[in-house]
Amino acid sequence: MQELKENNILQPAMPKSWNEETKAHKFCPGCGHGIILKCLGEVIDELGLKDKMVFGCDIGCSLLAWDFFNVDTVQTHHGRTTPVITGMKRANTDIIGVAYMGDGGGYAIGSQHLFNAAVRGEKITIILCNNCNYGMTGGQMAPTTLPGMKTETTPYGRDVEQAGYPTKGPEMVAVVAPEGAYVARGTIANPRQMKGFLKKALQNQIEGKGISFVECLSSCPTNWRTNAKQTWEFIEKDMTQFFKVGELRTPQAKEG
Ligand SMILES: Cc1ncc(C[n+]2csc(CCOP(=O)(O)OP(=O)(O)O)c2C)c(N)n1
Ligand code: SF4
Repeated sequence: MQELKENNILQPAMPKSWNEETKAHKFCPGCGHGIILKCLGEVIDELGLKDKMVFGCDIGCSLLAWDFFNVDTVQTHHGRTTPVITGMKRANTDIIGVAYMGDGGGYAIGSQHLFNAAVRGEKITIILCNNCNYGMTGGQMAPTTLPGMKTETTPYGRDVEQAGYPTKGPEMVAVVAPEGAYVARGTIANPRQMKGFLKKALQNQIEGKGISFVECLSSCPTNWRTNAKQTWEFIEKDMTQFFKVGELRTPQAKEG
């Protein structure tokens, strides 16, 4: 969607929940974090959540979103966004709590929190950016690094005999979460669909049904060392082949 600004230059419409003063944002050119957060901003507008939401961001490039929105925001220690938002939601059930993190934050240092929040069915929304590496620290192997993928710490490609297989987070959450869960995997290559998943995840929390978890396949061209064409090919072919995009749990599907 576009709008005409006073200087007659066409500008993309910005979500009202965005903090305009902090734009253009701080992510590298071609980074997927901005696409995920723009979709989230539009959903916040459409569901009227600006004054109810507490947005938590992790350590990692997700922390660059600490001043991204005009909503109450908390920036946590690495991997601790899920328990911080869980505590806030338990203390004040009127808020809509969103925990935003990278794959390192969610599947490595914070994996115990993700697993246990899912098992307990915490009524919060967790959004995880899967870019197959530790972005902020220079591109080391993450739990989501694909077999054979080269990173700073796997210069010859991830060897599954040595480093094991990548984590499939939504599949794990979908298995352990109790009734009322909403679980999906979207991709920045299909923002319309991804935005739909984010909206359903937040609606699930508004309706108080259970945990909602959305993993978003994302890009990190800086550490992947890819040009635009290679970046999209990696997301659309390699990542999507290994990490299947779609809904894994809806409250209706499990209970019905
Ligand atoms: C307790 C702790 N351990 C390690 C670090 C160093 N560290 C900072 S960011 C980061 C990795 C972030 O990767 P990820 O969570 O995948 O997010 P991304 O930057 O890719 O979005 C690490 C290991 C830290 N800040 N705190
Ligand atoms: S290092 Fe990667 S994840 Fe971090 S801002 Fe740059 S492109 Fe995005």
